[in-house]
Amino acid sequence: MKSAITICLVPEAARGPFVFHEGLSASCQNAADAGFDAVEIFPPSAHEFPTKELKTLLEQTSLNLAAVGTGAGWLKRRLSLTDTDSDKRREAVQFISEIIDVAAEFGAPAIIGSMQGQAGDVTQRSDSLAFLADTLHTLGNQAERHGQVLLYEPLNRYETNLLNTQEEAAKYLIEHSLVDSGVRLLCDLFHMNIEEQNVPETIIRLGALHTDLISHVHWADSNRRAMGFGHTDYRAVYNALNAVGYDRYLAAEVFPLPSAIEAASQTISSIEASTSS
Ligand code: LER
Ligand code: MN
Repeated sequence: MKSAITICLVPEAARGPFVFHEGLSASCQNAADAGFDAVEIFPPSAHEFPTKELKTLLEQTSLNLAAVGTGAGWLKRRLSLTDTDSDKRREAVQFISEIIDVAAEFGAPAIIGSMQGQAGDVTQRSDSLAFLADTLHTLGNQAERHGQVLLYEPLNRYETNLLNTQEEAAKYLIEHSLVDSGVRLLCDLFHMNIEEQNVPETIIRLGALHTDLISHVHWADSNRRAMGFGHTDYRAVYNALNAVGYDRYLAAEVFPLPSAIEAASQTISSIEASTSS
């Protein structure tokens, strides 16, 4: 498995669960110095994505781009794939589709997290899930045309009322033929800590449902601090990922506590401790 760490380029998300917030250049340097393989970027939009600068920095630091977040569409413009207004849904699809294109230039996938939105009330949930399936099809097919996957991230109950557990989401993706359209799961261990009965067992069951379903992991502890700073049995989680053949990124999407540098080095230590156990 490979290591990645988050860089936030959105001032409105300064207090969000991202490790580096001090500009692209310093953040890439810090990531490389800490020993990461890659960075995951949270940009304001595709138009403000620093493609040229990032290409140079990645070359200089030998880092890769692991994934690109789309959550700024929700944070800054309240766009969501399940808005009941079809014009707003189209805008949301457009926003994400542009991010899929810029991420693909780096061989990286886009993430659908908060852009999935939520149903206004329980009576709207089935409509919302139908809107979600429809828009994920469009966006997944687009990612596939670039030879990429599209990462769908189940979120905990305080962030969405759509799909909170990984198995619920996996079954939904399979039933709606979304896996055939390039949509895959992002397992965020912070959300899973809230929603799953047993995280390693869930990972094993996901592996049995479909090979290659898990395509990205947010490597976060129970309190959304760097892995090892909470109470997750992270070696058991790592072993489960290993057992299902997961070989992609463990990306630290965590708070920069007690400092960004300490969160970065703790993340690397937790991955090394998992590998050697
Ligand atoms: C996004 O990756 C995520 O985990 C959400 O909680 C939005 O912050
Ligand atoms: Mn996440």
